[in-house]
Amino acid sequence: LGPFDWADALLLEQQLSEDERMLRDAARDFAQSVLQPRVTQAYRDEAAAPDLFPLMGEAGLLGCTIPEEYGGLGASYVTYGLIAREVERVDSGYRSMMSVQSSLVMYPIHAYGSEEQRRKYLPGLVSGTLIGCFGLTEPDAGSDPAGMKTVAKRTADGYVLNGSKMWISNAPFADVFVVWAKSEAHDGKIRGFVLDKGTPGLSAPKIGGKLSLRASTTGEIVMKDVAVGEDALLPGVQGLKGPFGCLNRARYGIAWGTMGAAEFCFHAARQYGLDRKQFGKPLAQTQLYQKKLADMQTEITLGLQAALQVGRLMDAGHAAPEMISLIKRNNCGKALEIARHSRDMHGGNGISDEFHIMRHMINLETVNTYEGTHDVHALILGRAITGLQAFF
Ligand code: TGC
Ligand code: FAD
Repeated sequence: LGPFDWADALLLEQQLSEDERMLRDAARDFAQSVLQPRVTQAYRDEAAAPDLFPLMGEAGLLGCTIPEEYGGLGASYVTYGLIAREVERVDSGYRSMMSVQSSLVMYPIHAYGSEEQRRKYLPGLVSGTLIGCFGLTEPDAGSDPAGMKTVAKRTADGYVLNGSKMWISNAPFADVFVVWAKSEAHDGKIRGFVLDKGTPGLSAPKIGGKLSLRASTTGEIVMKDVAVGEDALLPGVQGLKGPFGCLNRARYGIAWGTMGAAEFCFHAARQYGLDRKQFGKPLAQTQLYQKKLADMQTEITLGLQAALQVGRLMDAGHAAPEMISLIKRNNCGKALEIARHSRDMHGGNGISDEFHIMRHMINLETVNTYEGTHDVHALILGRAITGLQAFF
């Protein structure tokens, strides 16, 4: 039998290719040298950070799965997941900025867009000179996006859009808006539109007062008689499977990302327990502390293995949406639990932003809610298990 590595209990490292390790290491260097030093102040100030996009682009973090002809790396979904893990090790909000740009903006333009749309938007989105956002959720349609009220009406030379979107990451500084609307010209079916910043009637006010994900900027999208040409329509998809196709990719990335946040909290709790003495011995030498560390290690190890397996299946074209629901739900829930335990194990220091744990914990509340809540993914799995839908 071989040795045991507490930080890589089932030898994930050995299961990665050399290319995957190389791109992961580059993402880790970027995250630790550029993102980590700024995150505490950014979180305190709820600061907008559009300047990060070109830096992320330069580091190869944006749209890594997009083919090289549009500026991407043509990398695997496993690589995409490894990048998300490194970015979210620093902050879920930074991973959010990146995964919206990659999975929710570039993916639909690449998968459903015309060649003209791909050439117009993808190179700028990959390099980060363009920033994108994705508008599905509305004030009255969150878990049930089929209930959206945004409509697109046919005009002589295109469409006019009316409606509003709520809780949209990156919206206040976005250049490119992928929005989903019911199109009267297509029997009321949901269609995707790509809108450019500055189009009359389009605005994106910031949502203030967030106590979670403060390093990422969130806004509304308000559309009042926004007139666009036929070239704004994503021609390649109609119905909810359009936005859900994007969400599959983003949810998958979140399953990896949350494990990065959980690893940070686990490693910090271990070190804190080794350093801090109470009752004459290190906290890490108590049974309760060790049990919590063992639980963290177990859940992270299993969560990463599951994410890797789904990534390999995605790269082979065999992943099912329910697999993604399973890992998104499990890994978010487990990461949140790990962050809460780590916060407790840090005692009073656990509430200080200098230790980063409470920031991760509060961020993970959002991550457990967006891209399908913990319970909505249980219902998706419940439907697959029983054949009975329990949404309504
Ligand atoms: P349902 O009847 O199940 O399906 C309608 C149509 O969609 C297809 N479909 C999928 N296609 C591909 N992938 C998936 N995962 C799919 N799920 C469903 C389905 O086959 C069907 O197609 P067709 O051709 O037969 O019409 O739809 P429903 O209305 O009953 O939906 C129920 C439910 C709960 C599954 C769904 O509405 C849901 O997932 N709700 C959660 C909403 C959500 O995830 N919103 C996310 C908003 S974006 C966001 O949060 C970004 S945060 C980003 C960040 O900052 O990182
Ligand atoms: P609701 O759907 O109202 O749910 C409230 C509660 O009811 C939840 O606990 C839910 O699990 C439960 N519930 C709902 N339906 C059922 C049911 N049938 N049975 C049992 N329980 C149920 N959206 C975008 O489109 N783009 C973005 O970029 C984006 N970014 C976001 C960023 C942040 C910071 C946040 C907080 C949200 C973001 N969202 C975005 C929106 C996010 O996807 C929604 O908040 C999420 O889908 C939940 O919708 P809701 O908030 O309307 O909650």
